[in-house]
Amino acid sequence: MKLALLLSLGAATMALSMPVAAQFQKPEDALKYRQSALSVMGTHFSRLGLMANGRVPFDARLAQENAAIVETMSKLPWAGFGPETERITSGTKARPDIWMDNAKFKQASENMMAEVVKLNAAAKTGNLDQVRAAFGSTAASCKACHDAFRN
Ligand code: ASC
Repeated sequence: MKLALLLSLGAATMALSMPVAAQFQKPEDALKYRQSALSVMGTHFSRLGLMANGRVPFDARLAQENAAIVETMSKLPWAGFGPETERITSGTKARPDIWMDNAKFKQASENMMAEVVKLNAAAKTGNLDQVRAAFGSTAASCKACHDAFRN
């Protein structure tokens, strides 16, 4: 009984200390995860964009809600780009450069996350001009990564 408890505690500790990437059961699950995270992030970023670009009236509370979701989502996709996913060639626009120049890809992801932190701060001010400026810089960081790493 004691041994069984020790073994299960050991297994639980190992599972908790495993990197997130190792928690996907198969590479296709990681692909689905990163595409889902990017899709949700894009949905909420686009809603902010409609306000930033004056296509829908600016609503400070809605802008804050969307920016907060964007910030949370911005942290998630990267775990789904593990090396085990490099071999997936269908159903993805990911370029091999992601894994061949992974430092550059990581830098691009960090640039985007840093812009998103600023976007969230701008949304909290409730000032449309600040949201507009931060939205533009964030969109540029999305585009930079897409240009370099997405087909
Ligand atoms: C979006 C969205 C992106 C970025 C990108 C910015 O709204 O879904 O991927 O903005 O188009 O250039």
